[in-house]
Amino acid sequence: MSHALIVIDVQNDFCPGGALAVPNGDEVVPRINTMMDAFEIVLLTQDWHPAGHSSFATSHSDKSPYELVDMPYGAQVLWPDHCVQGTDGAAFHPDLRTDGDLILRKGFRSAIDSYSAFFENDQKTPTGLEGYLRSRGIADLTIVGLATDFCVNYSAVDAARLGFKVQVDLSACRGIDLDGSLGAAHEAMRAAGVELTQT
Ligand code: VGL
Ligand code: ZN
Repeated sequence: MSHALIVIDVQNDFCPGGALAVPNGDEVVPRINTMMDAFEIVLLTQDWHPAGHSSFATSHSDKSPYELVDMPYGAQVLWPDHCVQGTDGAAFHPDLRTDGDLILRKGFRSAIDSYSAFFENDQKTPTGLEGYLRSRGIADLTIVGLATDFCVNYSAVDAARLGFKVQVDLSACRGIDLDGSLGAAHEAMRAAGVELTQT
């Protein structure tokens, strides 16, 4: 069985100067580039929203970024417009190696957000990643990238729930930390059986 590296959303909008900048988000780039050499299979995800996406505060009247709204699938944080398909903000950080096996785009349906690389935020609609990993004989995953408390967390918890052996290397992740979301994410990942490491 193989071990894959999954690199979550290392895109310009999540790096300093971007629309939804994660503090020090760009620091993960050199570290991830080096890590890639140690894995037979490397996958990258790309947050990839249409303009006017329902997770954008600008798509709701009288709402500001970081407020919560009720969506048909549950509570959703509203974000500044970010990672709009085809824009420079949606592009990978220019120094990130992108010579991996697969680039998976997510969040491309207007009505539903997708933090996890496995399921959209209704926690039901699959992205197809599970089937890809299983058909390639991958049982072990190391997950890194941005943001620790949102897309890394949701991806890691879903992967563990699906039965993969999951490690998150926190030294190659950076978080947003909205109202304690970073500590809550560490707790959720640990509770799901994700191994958290600092290398
Ligand atoms: C993310 C918020 C909105 C992430 C994506 O990559 O963690 N966070 N869209
Ligand atoms: Zn997004």
